[in-house]
Amino acid sequence: MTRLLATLCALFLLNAGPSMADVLAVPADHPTIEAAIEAAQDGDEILVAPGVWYENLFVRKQITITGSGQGVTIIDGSQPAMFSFGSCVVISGGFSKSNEPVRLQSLTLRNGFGAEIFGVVRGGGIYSEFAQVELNQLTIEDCNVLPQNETDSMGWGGAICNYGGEYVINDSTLRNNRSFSHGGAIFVYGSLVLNNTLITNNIADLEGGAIFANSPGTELECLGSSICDNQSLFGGALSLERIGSLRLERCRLNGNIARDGAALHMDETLSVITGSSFEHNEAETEATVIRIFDQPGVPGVLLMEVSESLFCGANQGDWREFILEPSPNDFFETCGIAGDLNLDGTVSGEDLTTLLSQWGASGSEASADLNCDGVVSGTDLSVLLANWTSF
Ligand SMILES: [Ca+2]
Ligand SMILES: [Ca+2]
Repeated sequence: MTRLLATLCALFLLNAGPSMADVLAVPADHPTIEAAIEAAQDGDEILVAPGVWYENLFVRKQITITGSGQGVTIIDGSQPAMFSFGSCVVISGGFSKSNEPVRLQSLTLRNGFGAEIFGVVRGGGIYSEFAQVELNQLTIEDCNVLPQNETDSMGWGGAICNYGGEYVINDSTLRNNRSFSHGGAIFVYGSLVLNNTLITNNIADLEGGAIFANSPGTELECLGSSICDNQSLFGGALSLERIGSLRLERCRLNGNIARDGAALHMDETLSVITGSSFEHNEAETEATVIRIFDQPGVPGVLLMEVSESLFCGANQGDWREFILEPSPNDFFETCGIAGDLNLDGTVSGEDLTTLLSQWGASGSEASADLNCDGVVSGTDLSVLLANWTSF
């Protein structure tokens, strides 16, 4: 009898253990993603079939939502049941005791327009509060954060608003998103790591064409990623205020446009920039590619460590006097011809060889991604051939 009880207890404990993660299929098991989320428990995974899902999801559990591929499974946030709930996905942390992040992967989110809370419209694609979030092979595109009421004063994050949480974004693309004030792609009040991710063609009407961040606890890391062709008034790529630290490692900040701080607009933030390039960024005034401004009340001590990096285009301005250069960097007032990959002043056979050797490559391995669309392909070859130097 005792043995039987012990066995029953053991079985019960096994069943109640955390290893009981379920897989819920949409639409096979549940007709909508929302219905699957209702049925899910912490640790479960929801698998979503190909197609366009017109849903606005509210996640308060530690779950994983996996689609059938970027551009194959699409969550379109344009038709919310409640107008002010116009993000494709809202994630609220604090409901789960799990230390694992909420994961969204192999999906596209599009056409969201943000959640309106206290006069701030937040996160066209994803708005999250106090949550750990991991995005893998996710595309967020064509989200547009606009005022929803005449009293709305700010827009935070065309694609993503991370309020008080931690994000890791891997192998993803954020493109063609817009915010009417801050963070064309991402607003960060928390921390953010980008890995092998492309942020392109986003617009913030005021600050941070790609990313705006402003919390003292923010640690912002860009690893092997490209931030290209974004636009704002201040900080065409990044606008950073009073954050903890910035690290750019093997990152490309190319073709971004702003009135001031074409690539970077920031105060005295501890920064490390290594193996990165700043090319073809355009400041619309005489101002600089990198604008470092005085933060009132902060001692004028800047620690920006720059190594193995390339800077060209626009006025390099006065920011170089603030940096430490522990190993050689290249600074050019003008950028070379697009396609001159080895920087020898001509576009020729060696450059072509380099491009062909990178065919199909993405991320930091793709210096020949001339149009910065995230992959080395025929379009880049056309750019190179159009600029071929005749002798
Ligand atoms: Ca060359
Ligand atoms: Ca390309």
